[in-house]
Parts: sequence; C-alpha cells; structure tokens
Amino acid sequence: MSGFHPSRRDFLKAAGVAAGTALLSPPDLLTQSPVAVAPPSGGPADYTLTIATKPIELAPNRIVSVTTYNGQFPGPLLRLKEGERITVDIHNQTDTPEQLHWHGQFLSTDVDGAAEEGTPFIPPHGSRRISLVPKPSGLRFYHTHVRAGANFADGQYSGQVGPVYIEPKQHPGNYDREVFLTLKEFQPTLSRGGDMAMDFLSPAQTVAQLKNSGESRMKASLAKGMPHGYEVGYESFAINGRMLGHGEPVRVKPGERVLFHVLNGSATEIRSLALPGHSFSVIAMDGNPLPKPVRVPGLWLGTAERISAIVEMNHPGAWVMGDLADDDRHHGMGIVVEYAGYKGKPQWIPPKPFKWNYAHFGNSGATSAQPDEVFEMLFEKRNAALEGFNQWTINGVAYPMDQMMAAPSFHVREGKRYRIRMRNASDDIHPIHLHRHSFELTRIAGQPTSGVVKDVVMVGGYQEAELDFVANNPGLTLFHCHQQLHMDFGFMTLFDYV
Ligand SMILES: [Cu+2]
Repeated sequence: MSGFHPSRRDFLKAAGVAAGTALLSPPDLLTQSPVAVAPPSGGPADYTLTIATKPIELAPNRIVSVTTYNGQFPGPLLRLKEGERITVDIHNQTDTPEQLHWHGQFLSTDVDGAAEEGTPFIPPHGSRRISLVPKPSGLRFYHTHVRAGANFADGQYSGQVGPVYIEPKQHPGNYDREVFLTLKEFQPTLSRGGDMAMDFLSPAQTVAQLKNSGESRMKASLAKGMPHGYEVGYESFAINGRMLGHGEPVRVKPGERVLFHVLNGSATEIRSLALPGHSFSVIAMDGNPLPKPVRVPGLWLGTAERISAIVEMNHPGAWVMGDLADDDRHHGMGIVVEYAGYKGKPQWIPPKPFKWNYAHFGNSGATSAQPDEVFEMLFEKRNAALEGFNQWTINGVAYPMDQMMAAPSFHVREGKRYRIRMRNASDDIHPIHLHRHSFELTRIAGQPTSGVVKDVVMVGGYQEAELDFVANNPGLTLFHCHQQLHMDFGFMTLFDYV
C-alpha cells in the first residue's frame, strides 16, 4: 500500500525529480492572514511545546532531521482533564510560520490551529500563548496544520505529531495499563501512480456513475499525454519514532489486559496493525466510546484516525505487532510485543483476511435523528493538473492554494443537525476530517448505521458515505481530506455559521 519502490524511485531520480523540489511554491503565509504576536506573559504556562528541527534516531545509522515538538518524536503525550482549562506556550524556532492544530477537540477558531479558520500563525522565531478547555474526552492529538505543497520537509511530512489523552470523567474500560502507539513514516519520496490498498473496506460495492465519471476523466487525461499524478512514498516506517526491532518492546505478562491507543500520524498513508495470535477489542474510535466493544483480528486506520482497543495477552511468545503490508513492515512499521521470559526472535504471522466495515462498530440500522438539511458533496480528481500533481475539487471547486481564508461554501445555523452526503468520483480512499465538531456515521457505501462518532472517516474509491453533525460550535469550520497531498492541492472547504 505504500511506499518503498526502488525501481520507481530510481526512475524518478534519473528523471531529475527529487522530493522537496519546489515545483510549486507554498502560499506566502505571512501575507495571507493576520498574524498576532502575543508574547507570553503572566507566569509559566501549564505546557510548553517548542517547534524545532532536530535529529531523530529511527534506528542505528538511520538518523533523520525533521521538525519536531520538544525535540522528540512523537511529541510529548499530553494527559489533560476534560473541562479543565490549560495554557500552552508554543514556541516556533523554525524560519517559517507554523500552526498547531488540536485535532478532534471542540475549540474556538482562534486556538483550533488552522489558518483557514483564522487562527493566527505562530511566527518564525516567535511564540504564542494559548488557552483552551480540553474536550471531549478520549484520544486526540496535535499536529501541524500548514500546507506543504511540494515541499516534503513541511506540514505533516515533518515530525510534528503528538498524542493527547483527555481523561474521561468515567473510566472507559477494564484494563491493566495503557500503551500509546504513534504510527508514522519518514523520508518521503515522490512516485507516480498509486498503489494504495483498496480492497480492505466493506461494503465493497462501488457506484457505477461515480466510477464511470472518474474513469472517463482519467482516460481523457491520459489520452492527452498526461502522466499519472504524483503520489508520495516513504523510505522509513516507524512506531513511536523507532523502526521495527529498534525500539523498546512492549513488555507484557500473560493475562494482562493492555489498552492500546493507536494513532495514525501519517501525512498521507492508510495503516493497518495486527498482533499474531491476538485480537483487538475496540472500545473507542477517534477517542469516542463505541456503543459496545467490538472484537476484530486487526485494525485499519486512515490518516489521522485513532483507535483505542484492549488486547488480552493470552498467547505467550515474542511477536511482531505490525502492518499487514509486508513491504512496509520490512521497512520498519511494527513494534515487538514480548511476554516475560520470551527472548527469541519475534515472529510475524498474518491474521486471517478480514474486512474493515465502520458499520460493524455501530448499531445496525439508521440513526434515530433526521437532519434539518443535507449537503451534497462530490469529490473529483483532476489528474496531474498542477505541474504533475493531482488537483482535488469538492463540487467542482478547488480550495485556493494562494489564499488562507476562502469564501465559505456551506452555511449552517447553530443547533441544527446536518447531513453530509459524500460521493467520491475518484479511485482513492479519502480520510475526511471535520474540524471543531464530531460527527456520527449514518451510511457507509449504502449500509445504514448509527452510534459511531468520529472526526475522520475513510470514504472508499467510487463509494458514498454519509455523516451527520450538529452545528454546536460557532465559527469558521474547516472540512478537508486529511491526506496532506490532497488537502494541499484543493481538497478543503469551509463551513460558516449564519
Ligand atoms: Cu484525499
């Protein structure tokens, strides 16, 4: 599904195309949006996050220089209490303006961390103190929200990802301890054409009209002599910043119940995770408790998705907990789980094939609440339209690349319930994210569901999905594909409250 394709990469090198080449200049951030410099005052903040470029050791002899939080990858785990206000000093020691987005929280636009909503930038070599009330409880995270364009040192291609756990008022389950896993790739490279895993989503059926439309557009583009648009691959894969075999194992004892909090911190990739001989009892998705725990043989997570799952340690040995894709696992996407007393070479055994169906985690049947209004959204790809990069549109409109705050395309009223009916006329899976709100999945590829509350959902190639949200957090609200290469090249839109 990802990454390491020497032949393709060598071809690109020969063609003189290197990752990081400024084929398209990123927008001039400082001139596009107001910058507020609020020097910290009034005593120390509760938390300090310093953005700076540092070397990270993924493995012996594999040291990469990336922009990080506090010089580490992932950034420090912030354990917050729901509803208890905190202050955070954010220092930016880089030469470019930054945005720190609090993914999955219900914040106001001045601290959410998206310039598109009007959050002030943290200026280069400057600071900003913010104050926020953490909510809702569960697994959230923070990450940079700047656009990288063709500069693969920027945005989420960097190391700016850190987990947040907001303590719920009630204990979410019966477990012995927690382990946080942040999945992330490093050393991005350009490639042509996708190799994304597509066959894991269920239901699998596609919509003929979407498929015909997408395929005919692609055919027309190729007939004009266009190449396939660029994709991104990676040379190194890691969990908690260490390649498989080079980090501390997760050390367990028989009978323990370990609650894994898994975060896909990737800029662009969909990830999977399995542990030989064990199953996962998923208790929360994107930090939000499920109607009931659901047992699965493995996990799939789109970019920015989180899963909290309890694993009962009932199969002693030394195991590789890793990605289903052999290539990605061989390049580091895994971590060793070691039972006390087992020192042998960790084993990988693929799980029996399984499909990933969001509806499986919810209540069967439709949601009880009906929306006040339905928004239709059609996602389309313009193959290689921007200097070899694909351009992305929602209802025919690409978010302007040279502008931070564009005119909102969708309008909501406070207190109303809205349904977004997404129709994907491309062959890619899009992990779709709504800022500052949670949503409930109401239909996945034709299958009705309810009770699954998330902030990111993967919409399959040539498929449809529906989600409902309540407009309960006034202010500009960004909606976008969380795949960095898609959002940077048009796949964003704004909601406003009217
Ligand atoms: Cu996308």
